[in-house]
Amino acid sequence: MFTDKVKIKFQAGRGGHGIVSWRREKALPKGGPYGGNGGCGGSVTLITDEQLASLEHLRNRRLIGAKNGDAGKTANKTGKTANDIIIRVPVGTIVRDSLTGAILYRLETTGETVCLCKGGRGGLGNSCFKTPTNQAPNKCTPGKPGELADVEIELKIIADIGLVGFPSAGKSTLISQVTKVPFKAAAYHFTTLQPNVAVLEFDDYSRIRIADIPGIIDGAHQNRGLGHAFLKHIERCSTLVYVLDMSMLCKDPLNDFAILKKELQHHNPALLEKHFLVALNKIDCPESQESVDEFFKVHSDLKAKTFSISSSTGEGVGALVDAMRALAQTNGKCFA
Ligand SMILES: Nc1nc2c(ncn2[C@@H]2O[C@H](COP(=O)(O)OP(=O)(O)OP(=O)(O)O)[C@@H](O)[C@H]2O)c(=O)[nH]1
Ligand SMILES: [Mg+2]
Repeated sequence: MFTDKVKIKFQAGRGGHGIVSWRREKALPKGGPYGGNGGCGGSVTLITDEQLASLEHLRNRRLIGAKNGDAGKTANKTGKTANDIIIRVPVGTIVRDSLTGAILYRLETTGETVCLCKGGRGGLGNSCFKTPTNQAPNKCTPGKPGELADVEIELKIIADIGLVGFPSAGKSTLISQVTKVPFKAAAYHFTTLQPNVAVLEFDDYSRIRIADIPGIIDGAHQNRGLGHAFLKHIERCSTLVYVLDMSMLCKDPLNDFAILKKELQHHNPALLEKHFLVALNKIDCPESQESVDEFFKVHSDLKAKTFSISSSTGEGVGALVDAMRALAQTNGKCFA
């Protein structure tokens, strides 16, 4: 299951209480106030991690709480401060207030941190209240409560490039060929049931993220096939690559392209305004040349954006990757 939204309560730890204590030693029977302050409670911090691609690790978590600070100790010792809790989230995450729905944070670069709720400060021990006129204060203060955050964490951007296509168009084979990460690809529809995200790193160490999105079929916007959920993931990619199967003699790749665009438009017209490329896949199959010629005849305006490739043999994939890189790194680059 691909988890892209979670609702969690975060509770920072309470500060430890200050204490009242007196210094009592053999030579100092009235040594004065000796009570230390309480330690601070642990805070809860979010940090973005580009290795993560979903919120799966936070699924089924309802409450995450940091520990309380320890109470102060005698001999003016401050209680131990509790450790902070650091929660890793993917880049492209937004944090909303659960009640109002208002966006609190947008985390868009790797290594970004936000403190969701701050731990309470420790209370003061009686040594803090010693004054020239009151040398023996019998007073201490309790630790402050930690902040509480009731939030919804949602993954808004999953990749720079999203592969969009009918089932069995060869999307998983393409992402595996490009990133050398072996995703499951098979000769039956809906092999991929959740988005796979892989990172493609270049010689200059720049990276782009590519998402293999489960197949879309005619009527997906009405929830047919794997439906809405996966159209939603397309919104979360900055650039799209339509992958069309050129080998299917019984089907019509031109029509497939039209259906894909129609489904995207029905779901959200803004999707068609995203930058895109077209990959005419499976050109290693002998019957595909005819479909490729036909495609170029009809879509001569898309020539510069269209690449004939074979995901299986790797033919033409280099040029497609160069175009993906150029597009992703100049338009809406999300992942540093
Ligand atoms: N001949 C040939 N076969 C290919 C090519 N690319 C993919 N295939 C085959 O097409 C079938 C489907 O490939 P997948 O990569 O699983 O397709 P998909 O688009 O990920 O499909 P879903 O996950 O079901 O949406 C597999 O049997 C692949 O081996 C190609 O370039 N040439
Ligand atoms: Mg697949």
